[in-house]
Amino acid sequence: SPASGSIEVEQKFFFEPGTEEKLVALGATLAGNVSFRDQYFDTPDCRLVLADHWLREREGIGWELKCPPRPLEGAGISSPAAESWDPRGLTQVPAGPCPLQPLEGAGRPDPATQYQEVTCPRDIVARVCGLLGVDVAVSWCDDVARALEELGLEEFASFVTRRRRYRVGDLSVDLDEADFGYAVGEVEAVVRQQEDVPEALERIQELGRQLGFDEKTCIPGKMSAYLHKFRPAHYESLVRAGRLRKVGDAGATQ
Ligand code: V4E
Repeated sequence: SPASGSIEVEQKFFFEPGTEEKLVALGATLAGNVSFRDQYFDTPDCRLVLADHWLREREGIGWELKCPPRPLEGAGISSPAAESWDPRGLTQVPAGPCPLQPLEGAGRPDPATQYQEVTCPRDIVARVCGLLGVDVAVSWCDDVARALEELGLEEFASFVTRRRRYRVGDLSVDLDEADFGYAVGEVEAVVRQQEDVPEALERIQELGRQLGFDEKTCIPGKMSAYLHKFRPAHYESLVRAGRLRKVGDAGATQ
């Protein structure tokens, strides 16, 4: 797992039976063959996800928050749900604008995505509290499970992934098969700072060309496929808000 706060640059693709052979021919080595359950949590009105924050507990790893590397200044809109949300009697500070990124999946989607992965429990609670407008001066500031309870967060997705991971130089390639019948590959680089992102993108695209996939195609992730299948209303509202890639829309190019 990458260091807390590092930036993941990733590109999804559909893989074929021949993909593993191509990888091996390129000198890739199998670095893992694992199975894990992910459970995702949000407020009932999806305030984390609407702000592009993905809070999960991954079996065998622990708590992880995937969020934009840095909130975009001036791009925020205030959350319409802010007033109706009741954080069970906690002190609320003014909610402030949601740090929304440009809408993914709307207009010109970017096939490669960047997320910061926060794993330090204290940082996770601080970011979630900040987003929900709750004072972080609370006794449970480093206890994510307790914070979930206090903040009224609920599980909205839970699935198992079987993952074969290959290493090619300092890139990793994950071939994922989810237990609800969806398979998706991902080429990923982990970088320490924003300045390193363009070079990582180039290396990802180069490997993409070698594996024979179109790096301009936007592929829905497991979450899109999961919600599309099990929570269609939830899925529709998140697609409309630009937080999820449309399933069945994978042919769209920039
Ligand atoms: C960031 C995000 C979600 C959280 C899960 O991220 P993802 O990379 O899809 O899953 P996974 O299990 O491969 O994570 P890893 O093991 O690499 O950390 S769910 C939706 N998003 C936003 C998002 C999106 N809408 N579309 C695409 C293509 N990527 C991310």
